[in-house]
Amino acid sequence: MTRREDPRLVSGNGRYLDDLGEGALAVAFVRSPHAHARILDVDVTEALEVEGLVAIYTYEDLADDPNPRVSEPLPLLIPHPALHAPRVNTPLADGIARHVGEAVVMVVATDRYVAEDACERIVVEYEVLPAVVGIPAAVEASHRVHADVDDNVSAHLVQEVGDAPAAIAAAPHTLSLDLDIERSASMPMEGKGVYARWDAADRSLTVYTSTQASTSVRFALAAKLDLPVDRVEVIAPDVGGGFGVKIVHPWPEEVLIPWAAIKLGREVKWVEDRREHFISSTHERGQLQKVTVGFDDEGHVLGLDVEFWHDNGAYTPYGIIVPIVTSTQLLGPYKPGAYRVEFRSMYTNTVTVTPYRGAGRPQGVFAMERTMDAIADTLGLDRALVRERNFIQPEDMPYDHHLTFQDGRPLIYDSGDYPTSLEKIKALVGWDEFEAIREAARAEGRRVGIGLACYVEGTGPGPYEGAFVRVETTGKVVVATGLTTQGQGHETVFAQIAAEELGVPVDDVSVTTGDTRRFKYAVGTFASRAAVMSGNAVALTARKVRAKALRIAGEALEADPKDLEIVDGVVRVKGVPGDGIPLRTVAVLSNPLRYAFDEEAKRATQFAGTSDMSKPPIDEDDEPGLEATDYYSPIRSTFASGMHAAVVETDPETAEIKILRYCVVHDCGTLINPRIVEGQIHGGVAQGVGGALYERIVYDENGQPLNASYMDFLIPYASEVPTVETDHLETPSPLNPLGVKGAGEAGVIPSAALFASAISDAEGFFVNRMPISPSELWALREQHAVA
Ligand code: MCN
Repeated sequence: MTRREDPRLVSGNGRYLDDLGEGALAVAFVRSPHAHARILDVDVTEALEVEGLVAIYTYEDLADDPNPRVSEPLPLLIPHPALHAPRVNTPLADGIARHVGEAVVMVVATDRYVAEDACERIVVEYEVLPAVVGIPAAVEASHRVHADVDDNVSAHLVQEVGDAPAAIAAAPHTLSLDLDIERSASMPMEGKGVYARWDAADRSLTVYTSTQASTSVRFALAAKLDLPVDRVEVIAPDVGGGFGVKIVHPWPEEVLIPWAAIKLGREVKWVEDRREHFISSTHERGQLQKVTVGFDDEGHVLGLDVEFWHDNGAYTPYGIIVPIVTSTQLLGPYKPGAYRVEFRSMYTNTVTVTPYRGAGRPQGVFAMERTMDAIADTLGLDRALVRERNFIQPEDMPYDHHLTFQDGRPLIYDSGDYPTSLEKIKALVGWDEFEAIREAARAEGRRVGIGLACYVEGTGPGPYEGAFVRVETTGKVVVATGLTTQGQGHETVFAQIAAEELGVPVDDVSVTTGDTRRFKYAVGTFASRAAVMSGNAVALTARKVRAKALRIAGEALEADPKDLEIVDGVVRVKGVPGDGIPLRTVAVLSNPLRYAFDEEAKRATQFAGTSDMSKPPIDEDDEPGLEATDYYSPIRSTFASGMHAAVVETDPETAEIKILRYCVVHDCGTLINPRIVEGQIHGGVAQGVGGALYERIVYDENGQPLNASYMDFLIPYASEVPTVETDHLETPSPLNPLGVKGAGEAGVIPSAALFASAISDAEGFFVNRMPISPSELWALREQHAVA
């Protein structure tokens, strides 16, 4: 089934944040131009003269608010015992700015031009403090990001299974790798934005925000602004991409805009511009890793010891989820023997780091897959063979790593068939035939190489997700979930699931997402969880509605519900087309008031032999309406997996890197909509290509961002994104009713490792860093003296 939302979205009929709130007051921010500075004075005298200015707010104005929570730090969303020094920013900087771009002053005006003009006239006096930029500077700790965190370490965690150092010491072979993955950012087409309306008479707040978690924003705002939850509604309109950067809730602006709307009694709106997105929305990736591995003559890993340093930027609103995902998902499809991982999460005077599609997994896969290649190189073995020898086997499932997963539950893979995936990817890319191709190309003076990278991805974490399903008295079905959608095709998939469970045409089902007026309790869209969490919630809820429909229709038809089925929206005795009651009539029957004046329903029931009008058409314990709400809560995450292979050619003279082939084998359990899954993989691969070959966030040693615009930050265009050849494997998850596993992040996870593998193969030396540009490849060639 094609995506039903696309005609609307691609024909300019989407309604994004900036399409709303025409005439609302506009907000612009004065943001810190320094990476680390004390704010000594804010002089607004000149700005006050700007015509159209409405208000100027500094941290002191927040502090003067009778509600003390407004000026307090934003919430720490995911605490963890290892996060011993969490620090979260206040909505406007509280005396010290800790990265370029941190909001210092908020200006509200009649329009954005006026607001920007006023910002230019505000003079902030700063005392510039030494900045900590990059992991080595943070580790050296000559300067501190937070005065009370001496070593710049926000978190330190060690996880161990067995005695890895001893296993490595006793192993016939050992090797060590130093790996480097640079900081990047997800860059959704639509930046962030918030539009708030305050109804003074009703004392209620309505907030539109380009978020991945509208229900969470609702609860957070109620707490922060001291409002009863039932007086706050939060709506995610169409969202032009999130990729993780819109999960954190609330962002500073998500508090400030509603706060100003309440204070001013006016509609207020802020739409992030691209430079703001670069310097104040969150980033990810940045890690330095040291891997030591011990292995036998056949390439079996006997012990693996990984130490890494994660750059968490200036604050930790989202805890340390990114490095924990790295440390717990690094092992991929392999049995590592003994395993020890230790990380330190480091404060730096740069933009805060929170999950970006893949969320720590691309770094973990980089460490593990580079290690697999290095073992193969050392032993002169085929890279695929070394992987195969270390695989967890299908018969080992469920496989317990005896580690604690990021959500505090045991790290247990539920299902998967890695050997078959490997067979499929090798066949798809022509792995076994490649040596001849490489050598023939070499003979012509061309450098071509093939790479392989495998991953396992924990998807669909809890704690819960719910759905509401109602059959209207028109026979149409409405589905609502609290989950938000940023382009993943949820409108299509949830309609498919409900239609299949209820036995109605899919076109009769409409879906709403991300609107707290329609659904109150939800968690959000991240961690590839919509199919697993909301998909199953929709299925379970639709099953409840179906059971109720069969019960009511059973009474009307004087039949046992077990003997009934629903086909094309009609409840009928199994295998007996013709006689039956349309679902719309069952919906009428479920509501006594509605039944009384619905002649068609009466005829249908008289026809079915129950003409006793005094008889209530619903059971005593039934609630009126053919509708239900239900929730799905998993025991633990389900593990999707996949393998990517690519063929690249590197230019001997220019070091340009061309992608000749890109193949994917992916296993996300039962496929609900293969076309959507493939689209998700293609999108992920495009981002992965960006992350491996083009995209990086660059700061100078003073913490000044050097490429905070699309003039300098390269994202791949369609011309750089290869055609993706995809094959699927379906090992259904035994953990959930639909047997599904997540798919939304998969495409991006192995790319960095994959290109490092393929470029290494083409060049004949080991690539240990990502991203890699032609000039960096050139430098590596010189270093390895093969240019
Ligand atoms: N699906 C399916 N069958 C499966 C698994 C998934 O048909 N076995 C479908 C799902 O129903 C859904 C899509 O594939 O329509 C992705 O499913 P899922 O893996 O559940 O991921 P989510 O829907 O939870 O989306 C989140 C995920 C993440 S974490 C990021 S980041 C990301 C991504 O999705 N951000 C995106 N894909 C994105 N795509 C777009 N266009 N924009 C973003 O911001």
